[in-house]
Amino acid sequence: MYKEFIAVLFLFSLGHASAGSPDEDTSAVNKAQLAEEVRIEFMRSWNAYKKYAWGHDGLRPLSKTYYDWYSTSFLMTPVDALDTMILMGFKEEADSTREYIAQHLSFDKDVYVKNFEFTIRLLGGLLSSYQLTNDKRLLDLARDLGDRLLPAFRSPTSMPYVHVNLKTGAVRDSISNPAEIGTLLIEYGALSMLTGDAKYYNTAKFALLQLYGARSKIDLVGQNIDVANGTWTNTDSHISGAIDSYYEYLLKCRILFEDADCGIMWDKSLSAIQRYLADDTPTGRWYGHADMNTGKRTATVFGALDAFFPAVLALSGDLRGAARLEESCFKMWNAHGIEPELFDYSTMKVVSPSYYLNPEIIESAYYLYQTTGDDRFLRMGKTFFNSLKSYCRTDEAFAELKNVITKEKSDRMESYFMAETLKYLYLLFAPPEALDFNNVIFNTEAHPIRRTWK
Ligand code: DMJ
Repeated sequence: MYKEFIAVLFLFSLGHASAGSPDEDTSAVNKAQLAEEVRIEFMRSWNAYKKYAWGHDGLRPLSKTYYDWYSTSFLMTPVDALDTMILMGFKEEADSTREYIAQHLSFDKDVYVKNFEFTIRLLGGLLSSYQLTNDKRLLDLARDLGDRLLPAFRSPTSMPYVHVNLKTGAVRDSISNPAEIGTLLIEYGALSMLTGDAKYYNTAKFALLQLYGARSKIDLVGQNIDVANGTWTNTDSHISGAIDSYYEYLLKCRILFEDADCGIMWDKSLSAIQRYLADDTPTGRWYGHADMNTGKRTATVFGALDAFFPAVLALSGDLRGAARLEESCFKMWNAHGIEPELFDYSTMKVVSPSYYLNPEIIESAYYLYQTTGDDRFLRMGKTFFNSLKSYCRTDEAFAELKNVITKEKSDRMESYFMAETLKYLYLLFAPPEALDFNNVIFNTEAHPIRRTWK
């Protein structure tokens, strides 16, 4: 209802003034055909994973082998990809993958893992697939993982250490960042709601409050903080990687859990972001870097990860701001036919040339299409899909790019490509029945969580 209401406001305030850029694919968008093409690309990539990397964390698409994050596999790709498979209607494949996960995934391993990555990919993936299938074994796995990750929060500040040993509960690495500390509450919160045990919610929420409490006088956070003593070790403030999804979760937890504290923290943070980080330039509206204490601009750099922000703005009701920023992101994409990791928006030059098959710009097009109904975002999506096929597609899957200018590929396909990039592309083109946008909150890894506990 909330999301529908803001769509009306958008159409009223913006009209359909968004002209196509020369790089845009302006040919008619056949949604059904594109949704089917995305499904086919998903299954092609999944089959490559099964053929060359089965049972491992991820596929190396060029050498046709696999990689694991640690000394043992945690089935990163199957767990991340499972809900996409379900949403795309690959029932048999989803059933057998779920069976494999239930029988083979074990967290009882003497391994230090990243709390953040295990939370967003594995905990989030298990919880959303549990909600979609009612397979209690997935919830049991999620609870077991949650219990093994909780020791990470035993720091002097209650903000989590970066790594935790799943068997012993030992922790290491105290220099963390807002994204890794503040992007946990959807998953831990949902785990509490689904198990009836409040400890997960309370632990992640307290860490979030501690992080927010460490903000500067002008309500900005920096890039790195020492969880052992709460000292900022890097005061660079931005909405890019290492901070990004902290902001995303403040808004989403307000909506998902009706958490008023998160609402207050989001409102305050958004004002500071708009005041100190937003940058209106001749090349468009961007969000740059500033010092967290003085608010002084330090860099005019934006990148692929920053492109999550139009989605968050759209969800907050600021459709005009969201659409403006997505137009800027689209310029970044079109500068070389596919987006770089980092880009200087004052010179329109690439700062860091890789493309890691990231989803954020597609995620934002999906939110904007859902909230505004404007075909402009469908056409953008078609452009993104065309670029992926032109530059990242391999004979059997997709590969990251070392360099968006030369289009040289690199030998990795991250699990989020199947969890997020292809899911958001599919949902952008799919009929509304594929997923009720108004009744889910996606975690930052695109795992949809529903308030089934209400
Ligand atoms: C994903 O793991 C998540 O979206 C995270 O929040 C940021 N990075 C990747 C995708 O780019």
